[in-house]
Amino acid sequence: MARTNLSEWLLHRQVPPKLAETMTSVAAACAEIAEVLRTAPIEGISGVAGTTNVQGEDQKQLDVVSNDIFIEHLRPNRHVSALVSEELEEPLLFERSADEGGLAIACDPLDGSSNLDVNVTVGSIFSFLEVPADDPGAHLLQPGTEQIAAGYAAYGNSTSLVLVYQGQASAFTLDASGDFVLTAATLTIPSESAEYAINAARERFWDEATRTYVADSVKGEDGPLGKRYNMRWVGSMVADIHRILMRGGVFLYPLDSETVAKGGRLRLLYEANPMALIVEAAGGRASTGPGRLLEAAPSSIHQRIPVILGSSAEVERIERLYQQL
Ligand code: AHM
Ligand code: MG
Repeated sequence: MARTNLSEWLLHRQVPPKLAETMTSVAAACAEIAEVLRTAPIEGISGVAGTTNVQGEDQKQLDVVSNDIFIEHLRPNRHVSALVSEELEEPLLFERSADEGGLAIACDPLDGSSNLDVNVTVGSIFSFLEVPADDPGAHLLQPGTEQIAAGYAAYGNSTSLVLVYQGQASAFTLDASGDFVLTAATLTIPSESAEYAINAARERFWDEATRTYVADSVKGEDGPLGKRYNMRWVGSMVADIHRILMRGGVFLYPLDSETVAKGGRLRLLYEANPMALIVEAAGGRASTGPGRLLEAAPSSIHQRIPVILGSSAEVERIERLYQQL
């Protein structure tokens, strides 16, 4: 069968040149990160950097390296006006002339970095927004429904790139020559599933809806959900969502009594929103519990949000539990 690479796909999907070139820049950044990750322990860059990011979390050297790689690929791209990153306290605004700019990227350059030292899949997550070229900084706080595209790279056994554009999510695999080859033209999440992903060690902090859903699922065939569930938790959101896109399931990082003061655990602009856009495009559902995730209005670039996403029937079950609270 003839192979389709990323540039052919961008043409075939009629992605406008500005966005297509920017998706290409992001894909190139991901390919470079994949390359760096492959030999990081040999280079001695797998450990902590000795610095903390704006969220007060210890940065790994590879968090910093990956952030630099995103900047190196996006700064020279004249269409990009702004970059929001998990690793940067403030948005990076690029000087552009009057006929340039117009796009902003929000990214988590290396998600799941606590899994780096154990050689488990990590990823990059990114969202594409349209911003006015003359004042990009004032227009970064857009709800997820406004994203013009989004995606992630999963650095696992192979490097996967998932892109969503105009309601269709596609997956690519990085080949030996550095090209992304289309390996799934349309991703679809089965509406029913019997697999959930949650950090169960946080049970004592959970709200009633989460507690009930997990307790019911553990009861198996004889419980109210009438089927036997499995639990899978990689601890890298990218890997957990990639599994759900491939075979269904539900991912939960709900608001709990410990994260409530911060608004949740995961970040809205560059973790939750891109994943929610992909999941909805694949026929799944993305929720905060009480409402649709993509409609949440951000109030700051590093805002956090509760996240429940995956197979639509499962997410709906959880939403019904929230309605009963
Ligand atoms: P990070 O962006 O600092 O890597 O944090 C995000 C990660 C997600 O990948 C994962 O789903 C979650 O945090 C795991 O959190 P924890 O295991 O601490 O509950
Ligand atoms: Mg992250």
